[in-house]
Amino acid sequence: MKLILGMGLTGLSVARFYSKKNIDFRIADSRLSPPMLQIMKQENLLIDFHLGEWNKNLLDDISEIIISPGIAESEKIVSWSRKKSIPIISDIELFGRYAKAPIVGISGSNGKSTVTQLLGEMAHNDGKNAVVCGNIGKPVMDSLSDDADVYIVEISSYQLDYTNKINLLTGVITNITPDHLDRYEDFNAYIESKLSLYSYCSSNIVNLNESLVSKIDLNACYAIDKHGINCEFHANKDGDKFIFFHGSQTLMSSEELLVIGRHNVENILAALTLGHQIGLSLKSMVITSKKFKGIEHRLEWVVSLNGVDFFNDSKSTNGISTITAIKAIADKYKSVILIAGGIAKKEDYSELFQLINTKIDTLILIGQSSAMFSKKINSCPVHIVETMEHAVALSKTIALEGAILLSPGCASFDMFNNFSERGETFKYFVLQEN
Ligand code: UMA
Ligand code: ADP
Repeated sequence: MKLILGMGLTGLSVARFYSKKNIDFRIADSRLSPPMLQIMKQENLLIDFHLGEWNKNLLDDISEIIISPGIAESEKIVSWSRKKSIPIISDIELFGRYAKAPIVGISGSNGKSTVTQLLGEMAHNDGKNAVVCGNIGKPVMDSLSDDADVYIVEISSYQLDYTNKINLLTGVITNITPDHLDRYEDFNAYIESKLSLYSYCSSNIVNLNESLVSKIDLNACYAIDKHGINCEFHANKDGDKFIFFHGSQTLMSSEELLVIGRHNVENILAALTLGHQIGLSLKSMVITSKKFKGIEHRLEWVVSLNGVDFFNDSKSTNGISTITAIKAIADKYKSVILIAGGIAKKEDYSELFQLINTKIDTLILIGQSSAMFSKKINSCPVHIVETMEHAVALSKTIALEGAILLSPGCASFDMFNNFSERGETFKYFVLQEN
């Protein structure tokens, strides 16, 4: 019998799959009322289940465990299973056993969802039935399809940690910067986790601007401003814009794009290089890049009110993504008000504080990290507020021009269920009449 650990999106998708295949399974969650409990009841998936603290009996008669990515290696159930030598796999590994079409894997600290979504749109516009799934929010085991031409799968480090085997046609690690350090012994352990993606790829795509991956044996690469190095795709900065190239052929300028920021130039290069590997036409990839609007909650333009532009970057849950957002916005606007804060990650925020001190006109802080962040800012006014409603209202009274940017640099769980709810709340109050 199989044991499914976790009753979230992953657990539900695996349970559905086993149920359809008539494979016996037990399912367990260490919480008393996990998120998918009601749906599992309705779908008759709770034949053998356990809620609440893990116990050793859960492992009786179990031949294999499919674990949800949110369950850490440090959980007792994991060490008991390791002691009994019961194999533990991720949903990604299980998916690899059943997927008949080629799989593209996309990992990295930031930019995974953007590259995954863009590549999916490129493939779709090129006439391919491309299935976009994985950490982006659609569990892989809900995404198996006999009609798929290609699977484009976002893979998190948590999923890689429990993956022992999978064949990926090609894959990329967009970048590696400190994140999730509460789950890893140290940054090196996190780097190892990310790099493991390449051990499953037939063809490695490498971002030459990311020094932590640049030593990998590569099959194709991309880069910004690496003159003299031959990459399949590259971009060069030319004044305020970037020019994209395929070899020596000019493809487009960043001025033709709807998304902004150097990081999105990098994301587009990643998608172009992966797309080329899976045989997409250059012409349709370029057209798709120009039409790409980005994804909700990632430096998403919300509205312009009285000459002030509002941006929702709620997906920024670490320092580096807020640094990226500030750089992109400050390149375009003279005056920027930043709304930031939440649960700070175990990372060094000093570069972010430096950038806030040089580029931000007013800082509005929300959430647990407010006191800690405010102590580090000395060159612009800082306001600490209790709610998103207050943060938005205050930003509206202060801003006369420029941009208001929500880019928290922190996790959202102190005030919201997740980053999407945080972004929706921001947009709600931005769009509400005063
Ligand atoms: N659980 C326990 N004990 C624990 C921890 C969790 O029982 O110690 C249970 C929870 O009670 C819950 C279930 O496990 O019922 C939740 O599982 P989960 O946290 O693994 O979440 P899922 O709902 O299965 O969603 C997961 C990913 N979540 C995480 O990696 C934390 C989703 O990524 C992903 O979209 C989904 O699978 C589909 O593949 C989210 C995420 O935040 C968006 N990812 C991180 C990120 O992007 O930085 C890695
Ligand atoms: P992920 O799926 O890896 O979390 P997303 O594409 O969802 O990445 O973007 C998450 C956050 O990181 C957003 O705030 C976004 O603006 C920022 N971001 C996107 N691409 C990059 C990149 N290549 N480098 C740094 N930050 C990025």
